[in-house]
Amino acid sequence: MTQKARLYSGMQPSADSLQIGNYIGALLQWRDMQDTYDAFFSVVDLHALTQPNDPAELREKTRRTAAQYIAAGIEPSRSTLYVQSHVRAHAELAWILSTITGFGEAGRMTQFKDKSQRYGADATSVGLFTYPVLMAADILLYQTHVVPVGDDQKQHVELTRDLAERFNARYGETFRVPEPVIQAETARIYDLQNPSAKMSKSAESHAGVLWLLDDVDVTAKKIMRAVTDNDGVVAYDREGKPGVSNLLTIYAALTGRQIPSIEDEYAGRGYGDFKKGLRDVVVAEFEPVRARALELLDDPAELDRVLAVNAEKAAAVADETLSTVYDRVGLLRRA
Ligand code: ATP
Ligand code: LTN
Repeated sequence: MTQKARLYSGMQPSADSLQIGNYIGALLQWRDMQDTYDAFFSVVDLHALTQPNDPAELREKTRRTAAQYIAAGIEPSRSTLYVQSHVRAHAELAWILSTITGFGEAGRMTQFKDKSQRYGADATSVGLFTYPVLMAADILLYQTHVVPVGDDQKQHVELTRDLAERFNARYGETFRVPEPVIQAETARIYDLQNPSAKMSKSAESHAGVLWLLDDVDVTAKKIMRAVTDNDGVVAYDREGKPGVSNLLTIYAALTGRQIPSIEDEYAGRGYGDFKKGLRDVVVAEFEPVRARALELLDDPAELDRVLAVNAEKAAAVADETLSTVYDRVGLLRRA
């Protein structure tokens, strides 16, 4: 039997519901990849602490995020689906890696630069600064081959590779150097009200965000109200017609159809018809996922049990790597 290559990815529990970009850009690909890879998917709650959170709400968002992974088709009996903070090795390896990360190197991470500029130095935590180091720990603990992420995370995977190589050079071969798998542009979804901005869980306005767990009526209304343009032609042109192009991307991603075939179907029919078609596609896709997620959330004890079993599987792998690391750097073993 040949060993499957290992895959690692994760999402922050930063909202009660995931949005359609998380679904198309991450979950659908993860679901497809779980056959080919030995996949680990985490809900990265330690990372979420870099944003202000109400403690009870963070716990709830963590469960809800896990439930949506499962509802979207990540099978916890096949993939290792767990909560990051359940495996203590993440925080421990992050500390060790932080000792070989340059201050300037971490300061060059664009996500950190953007966020710290936006919020100001006093509102920027050291945790936000070391966020990519914790992400490197997530990936390296599992001797990961591939890391599927959006292109905003590419720089963090590059840092992960640098840290792995640096550690290996300094202390001997310890970590596998992972490869990023960058999400295709065809899987990138924009805000329905502001199609030049990526749709995001933490968007200020929710008017252009399609939530997986919203009532279908709300989702339908948001699609019917999506920003388009005045020429009435259903055609893909990312620069000239960002709104319509975004809707076409969603349509194609959920149906598996090619964009030209959708353009043909709606030729000469105007945006109203096209939006109704898309509404039906999205609602049909979301309905079972939402129902399954809510059903899972109805029995939190069972969900917690599944997460605990998976955390144990993850910890077995992570602890082995961490213990090698402790030896390599010269920490004295407890007798
Ligand atoms: P936040 O606003 O909290 O940063 P987000 O919704 O932007 O959240 P992330 O948690 O950063 O999403 O990303 C989780 C996964 O979802 C990543 O793999 C990311 O590439 C993917 N993703 C997020 N938003 C989109 C989008 N608009 N289109 C495609 N993929 C997306
Ligand atoms: N930073 C990522 C989430 C994340 C992740 C990871 C992704 C944390 N640890 C490890 C892949 C591998 C994000 O914001 N999307």
